[in-house]
Amino acid sequence: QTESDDGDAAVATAKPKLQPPPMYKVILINDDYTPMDFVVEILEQFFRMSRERATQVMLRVHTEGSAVCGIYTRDIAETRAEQVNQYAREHQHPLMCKTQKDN
Ligand code: NFA
Repeated sequence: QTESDDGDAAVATAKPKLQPPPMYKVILINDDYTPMDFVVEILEQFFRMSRERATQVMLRVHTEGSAVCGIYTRDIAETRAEQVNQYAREHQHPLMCKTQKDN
């Protein structure tokens, strides 16, 4: 009945071993039309980046084709990506955000 007891003989004092949740990357994709300023604004607004960090990430997407904007649990990641896509559509920009499981 020590705290380190586990397995079949576990006693009431044993703590359940919780697994950390799977994490998902939110990835921003480059395109030829979305203005750079708009992308920087999105990274500041939706990912709480400083102007300097947002500019770095925007330029990485622009030159590399994509970049990770953040890593979150699935619900947060999917909501964040959807917010970006909806906001971009509202402003008639083709900017695309997607999620990908962080293995
Ligand atoms: N490639 C876009 C341009 O030249 C800028 C951009 C950056 C778009 C990052 C999407 C993502 N205006």
